[in-house]
Amino acid sequence: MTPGYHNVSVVRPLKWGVTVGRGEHSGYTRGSRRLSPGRWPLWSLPGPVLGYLLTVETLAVLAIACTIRLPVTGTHWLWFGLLLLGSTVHLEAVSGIDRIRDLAEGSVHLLSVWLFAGVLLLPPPLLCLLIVLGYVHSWGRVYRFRALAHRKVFSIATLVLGSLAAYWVLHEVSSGTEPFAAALDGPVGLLAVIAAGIVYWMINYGLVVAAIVMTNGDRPVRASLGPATDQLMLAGAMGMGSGVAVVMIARPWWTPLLIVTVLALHTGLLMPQFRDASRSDAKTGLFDAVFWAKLVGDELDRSRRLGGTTAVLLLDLDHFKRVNDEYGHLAGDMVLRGVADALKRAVRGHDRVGRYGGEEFAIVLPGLGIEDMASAAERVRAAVSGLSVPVFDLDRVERVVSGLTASVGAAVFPVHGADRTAILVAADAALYDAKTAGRDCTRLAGETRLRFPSHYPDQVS
Ligand code: GH3
Ligand code: MG
Ligand code: MG
Repeated sequence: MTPGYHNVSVVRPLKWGVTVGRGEHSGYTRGSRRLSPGRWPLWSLPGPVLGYLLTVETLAVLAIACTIRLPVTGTHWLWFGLLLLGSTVHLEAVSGIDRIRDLAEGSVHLLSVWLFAGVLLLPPPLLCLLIVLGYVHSWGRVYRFRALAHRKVFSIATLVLGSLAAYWVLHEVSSGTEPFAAALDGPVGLLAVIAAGIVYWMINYGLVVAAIVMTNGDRPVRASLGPATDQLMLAGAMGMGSGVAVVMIARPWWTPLLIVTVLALHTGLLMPQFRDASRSDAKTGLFDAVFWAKLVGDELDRSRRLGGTTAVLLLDLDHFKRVNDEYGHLAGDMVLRGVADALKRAVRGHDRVGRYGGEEFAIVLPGLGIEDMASAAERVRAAVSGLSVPVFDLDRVERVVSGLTASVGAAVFPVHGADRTAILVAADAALYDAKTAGRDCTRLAGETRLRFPSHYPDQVS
């Protein structure tokens, strides 16, 4: 392993708590190790983080203790059972999906459908029980109990605090008339539910973001906020939860319809993400090599049918190993991402950029012949050499990587080959030529020189 991989916090910046347990590279613990309290990764957290976690958890326990004696009726138990059924079926149905995505937080956002309905229907003791059971279920089904326990306990604490605060808001506005989903109507009711939703969200999100920021001190706060779409998903889940609560009071027998609706929406939301994820390279966001090759095949078929041309560029960064050696592999990865973005900017919207291998990129440019392709190849090469990418080096100091160069091999269908394999082989051979010609240049298949770098004047044709 290279030194660059030691700072796990940069690899997985948003997985708080994962980053600080010494030796806990993946965030998972195994077997009996985690059962022994003395060896809990929790104790290896830095003092301030540990103090923060324990404070939030103590507050949650106090909040539960203050509300545990509030009365619970038979109807409450019925609603509790229905909400638990909803969250259980929901999680069972999507646990496989979420495990694959390794984004189980997503499922927890959607569990908020049932939890927020609980805020509108249940007294605090049952609300807390619903949160704990839902979370333990998700921990078991999605993570198979392998995620760090202290993270899960902290998440439960934030949800308990958020839910009880939202409950308190509704309780105050309705002057204690329950269930809130029936008592709160009209514009005031609407505003009360929105206010409760905001309180639920702010407490939850704020407490978790603070934990991420504390454990990733070297990262900009913005990076700890997570994707905005997650927050949108949570807002949608709370809106849906309000609907669930009203339906459960007015038409309890319609509840299964809502379970099906939530499941269908969840799956519908995830499928496009899956499709994109299966096509793209995680490190750069470009098309992966397999899908890119399929796109090339499609373009060649179209060109064949219409009698047109299609150009293919293969690009290999020059001496990229030196970047890794000097700045570390994580910085190297950031540079790859920067190059990927620059390549996308350098070509037209319908040109397809893929990551062919480690630091090799591939671009298919439909409709381009030899002349146009030469300028496109040059634009692409220049985009790399003009690039400056901010990175963190091995000492976590911010540096700027510039002066990168790339060698480009180009081939045009049908001039240099009659099918995909022939075109790719021709472009690869041209790339090899560009490397042997001194790098930082573009070569066309068939030995045609397009450009040589100014520092190799003897090779300019
Ligand atoms: P040249 O192509 O000019 O001959 O030299 P090079 O140093 O780029 O050599 P080569 O293409 O043979 O090696 C590619 C190097 O790119 C090896 C490895 O250090 C680096 N590399 C490959 N994949 C990755 C990656 O995903 N991340 C990082 N950081 N580095 C990678
Ligand atoms: Mg290289
Ligand atoms: Mg290479």
